[in-house]
Amino acid sequence: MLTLYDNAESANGYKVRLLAALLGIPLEVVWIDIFRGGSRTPDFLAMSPFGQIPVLRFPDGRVLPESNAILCHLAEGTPYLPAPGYERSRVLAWLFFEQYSHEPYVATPRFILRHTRPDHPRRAELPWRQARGRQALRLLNDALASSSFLMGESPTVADLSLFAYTHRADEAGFDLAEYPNLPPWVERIRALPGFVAMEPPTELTLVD
Ligand SMILES: N[C@@H](CCC(=O)N[C@@H](CS)C(=O)NCC(=O)O)C(=O)O
Repeated sequence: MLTLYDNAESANGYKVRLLAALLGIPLEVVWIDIFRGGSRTPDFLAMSPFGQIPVLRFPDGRVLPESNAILCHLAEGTPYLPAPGYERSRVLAWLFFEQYSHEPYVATPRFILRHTRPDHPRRAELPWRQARGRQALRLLNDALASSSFLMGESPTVADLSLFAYTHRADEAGFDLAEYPNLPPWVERIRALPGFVAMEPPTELTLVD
């Protein structure tokens, strides 16, 4: 069986669990305490020098880090990833957008708000990060003006990747009601057969 190294607070990990559930792929999940250095131990780094979750481990011991790479791997040959060519490249463009222009400005404010004390120096990052987050959400909102999903009328890994932190954007200080195309898109993803919700964390850890 495939093993996923993950943490319940991470929507990067959740996007992998979501795709696996939608495709009916069984996963053994190993929860890593990333807030206490669990992804930086010598053992973890020997497995994945990237030092972060999610990491997928195959039965033969090979590993694959990076949430969007894992999505592409699991989705190969399914409707969630178009065949090589222009359509696939457009999906990849959304995945790169997610990592470079969305995740640092939606996921990171969520991390700061949930895992630092109100007087933590990182709170100073919130205004500029959230300003860029609003830009990313506006772009996503505009892209969904004329189709049910990002690539048309069927969901792909582009939707799942961007759904992950967007559907929890309220925890990052955003109001999804300001982006009228986003709540119906979130609901369409929630309605997909096999959908699983993101698990609540067992505890919220504050970082120093
Ligand atoms: N680009 C990576 C980002 C992964 C990431 O940021 N992982 C965080 C949790 S969401 C993590 O493991 N943090 C612990 C650390 O950096 O020590 C991906 O998409 O998989």
